[in-house]
Amino acid sequence: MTKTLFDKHVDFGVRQANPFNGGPPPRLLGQSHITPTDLFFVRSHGDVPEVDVDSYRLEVNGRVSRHLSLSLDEIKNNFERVAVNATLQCAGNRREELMAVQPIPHELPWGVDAISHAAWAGVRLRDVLAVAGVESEAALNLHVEFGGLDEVERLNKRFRYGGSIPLAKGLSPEVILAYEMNGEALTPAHGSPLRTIVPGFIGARSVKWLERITVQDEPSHNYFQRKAYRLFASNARADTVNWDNGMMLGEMNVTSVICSHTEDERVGAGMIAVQGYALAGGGREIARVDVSSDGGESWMHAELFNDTNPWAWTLWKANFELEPGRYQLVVRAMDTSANTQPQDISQVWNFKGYMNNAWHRVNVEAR
Ligand SMILES: Nc1nc2c(c(=O)[nH]1)N[C@H]1C(S)=C(S)[C@@H](COP(=O)(O)O)O[C@H]1N2
Ligand SMILES: [Mo]
Repeated sequence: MTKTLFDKHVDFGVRQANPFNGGPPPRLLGQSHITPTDLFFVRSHGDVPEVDVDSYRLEVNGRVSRHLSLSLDEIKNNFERVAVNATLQCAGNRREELMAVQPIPHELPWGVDAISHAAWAGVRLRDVLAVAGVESEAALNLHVEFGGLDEVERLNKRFRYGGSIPLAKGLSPEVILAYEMNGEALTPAHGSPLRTIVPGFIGARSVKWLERITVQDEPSHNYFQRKAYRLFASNARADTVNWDNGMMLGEMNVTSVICSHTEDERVGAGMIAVQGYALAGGGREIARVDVSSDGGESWMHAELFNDTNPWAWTLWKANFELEPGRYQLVVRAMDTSANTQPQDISQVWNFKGYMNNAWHRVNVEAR
């Protein structure tokens, strides 16, 4: 089959060529539980770094009792290989809808495509930290920072991408250093030779081209922890904001999206199958997905498809019998903590355009 840049599918939607960013067409996205690698979305803030696997080393330092410097072979041979199926979602998923409410300059206008699901394999972060002498008793209030090898330019400075998670999360068994994606070695675009996978958290914490792990007292001071990927109130603005007032994003919120139809699509009258994905953050699961064809006046329960894995999205489907006319399809989900999605997009607007989980609406016409 013909492939495009970075071995992506011919129908892959490139949102930015340099650095390379894009996602799959929604219709293909919602079709399979595991997203094929050539359709898996790519979010990179800088160019893909060239990494020489033979001289590659992962450094582990900071508040550890033993510093480590590990080659890829040492990582593969000295630690147990574990498999984790997990969905990654960028905090900027669905920013396009927020941009329609009020402009959000300098950010990527993601549709519903900044999300994908893969079968990852690698080693547990906690197994590596244990060899460095970090045990669970140490977790209280500590953080684990991940440093990447890629360089980014922001505010006239060049620096490497990084971010952190609470050490307590880092010691959970689902957090891995992955060298495999969908049964093959990680590709350059997805972080080869090694990346973190932090299931349940925003994609930004799953650091690609991982070079350094630092156990420390505070969250990372990297730009992508301290400025970007913070959630601000709807009235905050970039030029006046106090960056410290934003919430550093970690766990994802509950969301659901229609993938089978696009805005103003014409469908044949009769039975239509509405399909999409739903995702709960932080190890919660999707309890229910409601779908409406009348803008949220009445709802029906969608049929759910998932593998009872809390780190995986749930695919869903609902059938509607439509007479000729105009309809607004709407979806909203509820997670196992009974969190649900806000009705109105203006309630979730923020100037960086993160975490849009408002009810997802798609207008269609049946003929
Ligand atoms: N080193 C590095 N890691 C990174 C990024 C990056 O730009 N550089 N982008 C992050 C963001 S914002 C997301 S959403 C995910 C996307 O992972 P993917 O490109 O494999 O889909 O990678 C994260 N890890
Ligand atoms: Mo992201």
